[in-house]
Amino acid sequence: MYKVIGTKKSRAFRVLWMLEELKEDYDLITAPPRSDIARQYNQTGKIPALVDGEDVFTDSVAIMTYLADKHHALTAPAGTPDRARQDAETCWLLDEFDAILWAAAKHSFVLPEGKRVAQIIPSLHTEFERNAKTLTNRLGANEFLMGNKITLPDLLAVHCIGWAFGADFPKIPDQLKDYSNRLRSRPAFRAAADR
Ligand SMILES: N[C@@H](CCC(=O)N[C@@H](CS)C(=O)NCC(=O)O)C(=O)O
Repeated sequence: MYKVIGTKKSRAFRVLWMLEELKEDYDLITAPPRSDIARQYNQTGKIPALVDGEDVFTDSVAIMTYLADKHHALTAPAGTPDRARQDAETCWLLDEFDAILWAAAKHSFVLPEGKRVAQIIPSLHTEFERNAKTLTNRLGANEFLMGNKITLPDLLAVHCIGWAFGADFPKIPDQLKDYSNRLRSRPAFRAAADR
């Protein structure tokens, strides 16, 4: 059985949701960032980590990719044009959503107080607003980011939209809110949230 190291209120949620979508059994070892337990699995103390037998993997997107490839679900097959397009979407979300949210978190509560630059936050909000509009246009009338099937970038996007909401990022377009709410009502999302 898989073991996930992390907390539900962190990027570890992406991994829990993926495992629920795949209908795979797992144990959640609740470990906050930089805790002693987290450091047992990742020297940096960052979460999440995934234990699969003898192997330990880190980074939420690397873990989701591993699981999707291994179980042949929620991804286009590796080495196909569809996969290249899907990976580009994933990388774009990391650059333009995750990185902005992480920068805002660092300058709000992660960095030591003396190293935080509060003045950067409005600029991050503006960037996020622009990127949210781009994502809305890309989604268009599709049900999912890559078309008519849920794939890894949907899990990443919806996690980031929820994160933005929780961090009071303003001006999330209604269409993105609807998309996010639709995916959050999936049984797999609810099961991960209820762990
Ligand atoms: N790119 C990594 C980022 C991991 C990460 O920074 N996780 C946060 C919690 S969501 C953390 O452990 N932060 C503690 C730290 O940066 O020291 C991933 O997606 O897993």
